[in-house]
Amino acid sequence: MAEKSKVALVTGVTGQDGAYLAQLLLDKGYIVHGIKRRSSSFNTARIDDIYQDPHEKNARFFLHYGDMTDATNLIRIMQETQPDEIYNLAAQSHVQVSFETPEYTANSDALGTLRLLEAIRILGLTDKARFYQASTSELYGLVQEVPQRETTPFYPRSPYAAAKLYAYWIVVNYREAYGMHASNGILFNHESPLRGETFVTRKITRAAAAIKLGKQDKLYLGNLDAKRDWGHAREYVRGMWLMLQQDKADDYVLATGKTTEVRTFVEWAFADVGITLRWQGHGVEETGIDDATGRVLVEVDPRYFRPTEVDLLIGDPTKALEKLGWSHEIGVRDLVREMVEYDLREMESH
Ligand code: NDP
Ligand code: GDR
Repeated sequence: MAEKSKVALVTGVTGQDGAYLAQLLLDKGYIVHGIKRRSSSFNTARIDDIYQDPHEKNARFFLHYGDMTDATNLIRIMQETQPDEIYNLAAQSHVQVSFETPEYTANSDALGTLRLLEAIRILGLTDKARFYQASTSELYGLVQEVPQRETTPFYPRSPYAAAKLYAYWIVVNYREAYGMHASNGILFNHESPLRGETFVTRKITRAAAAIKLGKQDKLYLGNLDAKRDWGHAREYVRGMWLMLQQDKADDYVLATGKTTEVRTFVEWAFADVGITLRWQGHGVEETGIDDATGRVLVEVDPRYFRPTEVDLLIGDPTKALEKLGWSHEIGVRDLVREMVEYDLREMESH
């Protein structure tokens, strides 16, 4: 007899990670329920290629309207779908925007996580459902130790990180208090061609492509000195799934173990469109100049500085390797190349 398909519920399914995770779960034979927000314009571009007409007899991918700020709706969707695995990826995920919308960020990212955990309890799914929380390297914030690992103390530096700190600990608490299979993935930055356009990597690769094609004059950036541990989103969603396949729930860092300056990322992206950049000046006066023509292509705009910054992130993924057998394969240099190639193709076709 054929085994019954597992059922997964994914919040944030329309985001970068949601799209890769939904694809992975469908490939593994899951029935996937995703929660999407009501929006006045289409917000499903990242999952359009895996969309299935719910009228089809063999459909395995279903979308439900919902919001992390609405407990009644989360309880109803969970009741209807009876998931074996819940992946909580939904969040106001932009660090800088969290300084502008701190209360909303806390509501969706911190309390939203609590609402899901409570829904599990209310519906009597505590023993059945496994829970993944999208925790983040932003929890480490002000550098306490490098590389950062599961035992490194947290020091959040933004309303986003403070909200995610609450979410992290409420997950740990529900695991200890009620025996829930609930795990935190402490994921370092991961990018892809599906990355949101206002995060620094995608902003850079899109600008390099647009400048090359004569569709943009300049790229304005904030802090060029920040260092991030950048991996590929496709590989990181596999780590999320692996965490929920373990007998015991636990918390894991996923990272590459290498760190790169924003400035270097910019140089590589421009190199990939055939432009050699040289830097001139310091601080807000720093500019990136096309070595061949002398044109200024990159400028610093203090508007993009954050009130408190996270200077250096570099993760130690040893535990994930030893316990999950997870490691990354795609390095940051190849990631830049893939994103630039994608953005060149995209822009050429529009
Ligand atoms: P995205 O910003 O691309 O996606 C966020 C998703 O959450 C989108 O589907 C968005 O919907 C949805 N969402 C936002 N607010 C709400 C809400 N109130 N109710 C319901 N849905 C909501 O993020 P990523 O895919 O990059 O990240 C996934 C998760 O992982 C996030 O929680 C993020 O904070 C966390 N994270 C990300 C890392 C990264 O480097 N990418 C690293 C560590 C953690 P819509 O499409 O309508 O905007
Ligand atoms: P981050 O990602 O804050 O690390 O959060 P982001 O790409 O926004 O910033 C990375 C670094 O680049 C600097 N920076 C700029 N950032 C943006 N967005 N725009 C700019 O113009 C710019 N110029 C310089 C930033 O100051 C920062 O130091 C991401 C999100 O996905 C979170 O949800 C996730 O939790 C963390 O990664 C891990």
